[in-house]
Amino acid sequence: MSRIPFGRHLLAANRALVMGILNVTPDSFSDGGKFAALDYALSHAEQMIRDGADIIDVGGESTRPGAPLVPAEEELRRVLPVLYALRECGTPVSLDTYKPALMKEAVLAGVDMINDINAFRAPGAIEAVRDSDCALCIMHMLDKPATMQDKPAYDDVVLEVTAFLRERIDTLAAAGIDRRRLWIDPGFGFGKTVEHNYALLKAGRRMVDELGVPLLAGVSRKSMIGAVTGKPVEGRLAGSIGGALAAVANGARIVRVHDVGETVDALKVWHAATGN
Ligand code: 8Y7
Repeated sequence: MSRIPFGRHLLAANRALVMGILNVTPDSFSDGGKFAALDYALSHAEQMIRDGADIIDVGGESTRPGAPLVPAEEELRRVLPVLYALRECGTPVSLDTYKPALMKEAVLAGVDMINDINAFRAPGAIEAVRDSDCALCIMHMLDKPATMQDKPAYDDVVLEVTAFLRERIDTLAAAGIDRRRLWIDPGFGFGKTVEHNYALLKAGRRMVDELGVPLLAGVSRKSMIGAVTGKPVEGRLAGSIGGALAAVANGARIVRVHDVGETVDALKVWHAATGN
């Protein structure tokens, strides 16, 4: 069976893969402190692995519009113990960060992917990952998290996002990074209206064909799901599964989700029924 290189691991190439979201933001642990946050994060990771996650995506800073920015030292204190604890868990681990200092430490900790919502545009980001073999997710974001949802506008969202991703692929390749390490992501919700998000979801296959890089998609619980279902964030499970299946039908190889077990089941039925 053919396999996709992914850091220290090889991933199945005959089906879509599920990336489980692991938030390590101790906002709700002000009483229990950092050990409670670590404990909770690790049991959540274990649960997602039991549920069939192919990858765990660890994040120490919320990217919601208006969420507080976290200094690198604090983000490092949150995520590094988790990365080391998951190092030999057998499941590939990704780190969601745009900070080069975090990228360097994560590479030393043996992380399998750096998932950068800023597409390695920070000074020093490319250098931080160049001499490793971890996978790299290049995501499109218009502007920055604090202001990205203030009237996002494009002449042609698919053309513009594709052009952005092409420029980032070429820049990383010119810096000596093997293209086989790269993943693209249109960045659902990152400076996009509902219409922009669905135009990008429909265009997934076209972007993969044009750029020759596999696609990662994250729609789980996002406002684009709420916009069509009318449901608040805690009621978006079924809508999110619909979105994940649509992303896979449109060419995504990895779906980034909160609800791992449910998405794994949906994709099993999807693959059984479509033979894809
Ligand atoms: C995405 C992401 C978030 C996404 C990639 C949320 C960190 C917002 N969304 N990374 N991160 N793609 N690659 O709702 O869509 O999960 S944070």
